[in-house]
Amino acid sequence: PTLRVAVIGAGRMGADHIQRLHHRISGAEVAAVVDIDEARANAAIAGIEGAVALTDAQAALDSPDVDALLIATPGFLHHDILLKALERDIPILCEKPLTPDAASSWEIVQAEAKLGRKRIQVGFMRRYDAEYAQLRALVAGGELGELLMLHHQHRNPDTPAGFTNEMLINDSVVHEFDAIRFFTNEEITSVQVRLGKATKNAPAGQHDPQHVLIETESGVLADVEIYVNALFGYEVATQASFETGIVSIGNDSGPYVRTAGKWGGNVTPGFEERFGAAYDTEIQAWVDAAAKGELGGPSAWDGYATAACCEAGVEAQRTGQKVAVKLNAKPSLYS
Ligand code: ISE
Repeated sequence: PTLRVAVIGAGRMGADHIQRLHHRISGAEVAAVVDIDEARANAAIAGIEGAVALTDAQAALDSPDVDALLIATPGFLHHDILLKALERDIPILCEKPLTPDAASSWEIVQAEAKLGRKRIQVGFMRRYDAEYAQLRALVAGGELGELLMLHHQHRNPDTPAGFTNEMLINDSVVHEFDAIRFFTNEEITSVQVRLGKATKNAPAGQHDPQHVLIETESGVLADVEIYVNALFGYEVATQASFETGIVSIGNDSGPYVRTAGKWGGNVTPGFEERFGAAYDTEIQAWVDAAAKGELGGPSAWDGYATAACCEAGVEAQRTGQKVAVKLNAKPSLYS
């Protein structure tokens, strides 16, 4: 049977997922698109036979023609929709962040734990990037000895209107918080943020770039250069230092062209291109798991743990201090 998905939010990410579900994912179809902007909802279903455009998430939740929910609204709208969708007990793919703060994410964890089965997968798509999976396997396999340090570069060409200084942590570095937890299979214990020399190309209110320093339970040190007005393109890369080797992922890929006395290639313009294959794998894995009634992938616990890291990160940004990350006890559903 085909999984009939309602996509909530037809903005940049929602629109991309709608095309993905319609053209590339097997075993699923777009049944409904919800957006408060009716014209945008209508535009998003153009050419998708059988899909309906709605302006209220409740209508999708009430519809007998909807089997699953893909939530791609801004993060502050996730909490209420998630609680209602858990009540309906249907598979949910929720874009990151799960919710904007640890307390509201914890409410989601508790609601799902009470339900007693995993219904939420969080959209940390990097886990589905082939090189991310390979680096995690290298850490787990131990062939290069222990992992000691992680160096992350996270660069965006520019930011959308309304992107605040806190969003450098909450919307951007949230991915590194999850990636570090994914690579190490450990929780993060502290976050520090250093604000140095800033570019003049950032909008007012944003200090860009920022240097984020992170520690994990076993003492792995990680740093992130988050630089969101870097102009040149979209780049996400990591270098990992092990006891007997160095591993780099996310570096430029070909084709490399040499012509007219120069060599070079292309930089991906945005996350849709950089992580397109990862998004496809992510959504296909979610659809396949939903068909079997058992969700895997990044969980509500991962959403909660990263929300706690973000909270610490925003405090660290404000105070300049190293801020400890404190987590509630992990419910058995997630162990
Ligand atoms: C955006 O929301 C994303 O999730 C992208 O992956 C990230 O690179 C960007 O900084 C965020 O704003």
